[in-house]
Amino acid sequence: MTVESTAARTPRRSAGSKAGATGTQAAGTTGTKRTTRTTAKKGTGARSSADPELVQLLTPEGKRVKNAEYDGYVAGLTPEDLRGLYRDMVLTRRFDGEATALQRQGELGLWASLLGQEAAQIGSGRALRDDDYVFPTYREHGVAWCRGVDPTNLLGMFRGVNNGGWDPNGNNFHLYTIVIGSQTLHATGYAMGVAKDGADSAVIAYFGDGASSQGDVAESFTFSAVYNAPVVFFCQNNQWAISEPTEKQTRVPLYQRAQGFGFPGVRVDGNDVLACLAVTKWALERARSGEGPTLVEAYTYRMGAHTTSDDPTRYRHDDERAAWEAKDPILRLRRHLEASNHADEGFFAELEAESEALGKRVREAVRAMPDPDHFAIFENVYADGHALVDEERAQFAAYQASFADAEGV
Ligand SMILES: Cc1ncc(C[n+]2csc(CCOP(=O)(O)OP(=O)(O)O)c2C)c(N)n1
Ligand SMILES: [Mg+2]
Repeated sequence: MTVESTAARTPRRSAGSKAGATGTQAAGTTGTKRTTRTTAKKGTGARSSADPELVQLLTPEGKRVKNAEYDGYVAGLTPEDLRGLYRDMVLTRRFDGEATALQRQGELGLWASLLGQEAAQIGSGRALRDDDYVFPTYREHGVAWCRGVDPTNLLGMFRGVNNGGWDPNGNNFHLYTIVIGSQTLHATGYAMGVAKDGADSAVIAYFGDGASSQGDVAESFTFSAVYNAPVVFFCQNNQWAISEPTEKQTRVPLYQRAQGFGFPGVRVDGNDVLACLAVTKWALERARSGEGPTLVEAYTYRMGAHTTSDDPTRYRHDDERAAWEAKDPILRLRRHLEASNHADEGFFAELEAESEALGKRVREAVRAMPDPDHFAIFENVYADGHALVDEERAQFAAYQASFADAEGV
């Protein structure tokens, strides 16, 4: 992985100094003091494992609940900001639904849907600054949206016409990573580089509940803790790793893992966009002020299949999905917007039209993607070429030629 450290923009504050407040972040919260308090409270498992603490600012009914620890991080949000978060989630879901449909129509080889995880991704994604760096898995379409990656660029790899689709340094958003958990190591190394640069940028690594069992993730926890790396580990616990439930990954709530490595862990309602925004801002603030890593466990649910190749009816019951549907992230913010008179019918109608336009744009862009040159796959394997690759290229050429013969008959 060759990612240039572009993070150095402003000098890193020394550990324990007043944590920086940007935008809605921070009112009245200080770095070290606050962290010690929250580490003790959140990290020691003061509550039993059966009753883990869940940070929630918005109930499924859309009611805003007070939270002394995190209210300050969303206190500055205007009605326009709230509508913006809603728009982000709606457009992300629309794009995701379109991609699933395109796979069903044979336009994509595969798609990994984020359905149900919009709040976790938009909340955390909107907490980031431009100079922060993101290391995603393969499902972070909402985070990509927040980073300004054009949604159509996410589809090339799933159509099989390119190996990535965007310049990671263009938006500080690394390419999708399929090898489970490996990007947490990339993020940790990058964050160690950021610290060496003396920048006050932060790094965020996304991964899943299943990935938490990978050795790579444990190693990145160890290294980031020991080197006090400015990284946020954002685990979307969507309850499933393909057909394996989270109970098969851990005996303790995942956020409590952090304690053993020596940094704080927090469980947040992953279907609550405000809570995800607030908790991620808090964790980023710790990173920026030299206080090291944080584990955020966003407790959410994968509403769809693992990918379009998966059939979840083989391993989970419909009633489980129904229970999570009642906690839908988009519906709860809509209820809140309506109850607070922060959005009118005109807003929702305009957004509906915008969603349809996005769907159309994505459809047209995918169908217009040119097929790559068939022999491009043999390029860039070795800098100076290789006899084995030459042999494979020749075999493939013969195979291709056999079709030409058949057509000529
Ligand atoms: C190292 C590695 N092992 C196995 C796989 C196959 N695999 C792909 S996705 C997946 C499950 C991942 O689950 P989780 O981390 O919970 O993420 P989610 O798909 O639920 O978002 C597995 C085992 C892989 N891609 N990489
Ligand atoms: Mg999972």
